[in-house]
Amino acid sequence: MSFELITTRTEGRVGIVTLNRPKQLNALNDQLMNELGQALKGFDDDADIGCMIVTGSEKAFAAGADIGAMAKYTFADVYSGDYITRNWETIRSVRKPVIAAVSGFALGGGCELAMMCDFIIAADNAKFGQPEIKLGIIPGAGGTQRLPRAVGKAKAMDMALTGRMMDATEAERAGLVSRVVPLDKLMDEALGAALMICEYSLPSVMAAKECVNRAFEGGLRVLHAARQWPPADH
Ligand code: DAK
Repeated sequence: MSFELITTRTEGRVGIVTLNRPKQLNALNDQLMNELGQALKGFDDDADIGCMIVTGSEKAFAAGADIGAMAKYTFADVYSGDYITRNWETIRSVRKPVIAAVSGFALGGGCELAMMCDFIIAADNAKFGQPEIKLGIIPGAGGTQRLPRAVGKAKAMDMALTGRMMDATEAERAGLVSRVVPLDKLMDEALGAALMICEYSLPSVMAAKECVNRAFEGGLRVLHAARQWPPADH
């Protein structure tokens, strides 16, 4: 498969996708997100792959959804075309683990993309933010859901309402990222974690991922109800 806005490679059983739209700081347009989804699905379906890494450049993991491409959309275009949900949700359908290795800016949709991955390893120059409010819009792909669950209401509100950025140290303290490492060690660290995951039983790894994500994304009441069968109201 050939791609224009991403590159792919493998290291052992790890599939690595690098966002590659450097002049636009990896701004996420339809083509890039389609390619990313295809690459991740390809690795997910490949029996020789056990874990994936998504990364960007030193300056930017991704500076957000492509502002220029969005500018002309009306509400009707966005709703009827299933804008963003259409291709971004592919990432959440991948069953093997996906690690985000983040350096530089992870803003708006870029921060949301990182949060769609299973965990984030950050370089010490990483900056996270949901600056959509400065454009007169709101975070549309998890910034008002996954971010508060990751960092709590206070910091999520602060970021969504002021548009301020969080540096790597604060992001680790707040629980948004699992590890912070020097920039030149970022890929070694992410690869080390991914290779370790590849050593374990794949069905167990997939089940662990699914359980943590269900707990993180679902309501606790639903989880509790799932243990009762038949449901109380039947
Ligand atoms: N889109 C398009 N181009 C971008 C971009 C973006 N998000 N971010 C940067 N670029 C481009 C710049 O326009 C510039 O292009 P040229 O002028 O050279 O042609 C180039 O990248 C380099 O940027 P700068 O010259 O600005 O570089 P600096 O180092 O000075 O500043 C910066 C870096 C990251 C602080 C700055 O570029 C910046 O503030 N960028 C915008 C960040 C931002 O606002 N991100 C949020 C975008 S809105 C939805 C779901 C999700 C979303 C919306 C709807 N629905 C389901 C409905 C998501 C929305 C967003 O993500």
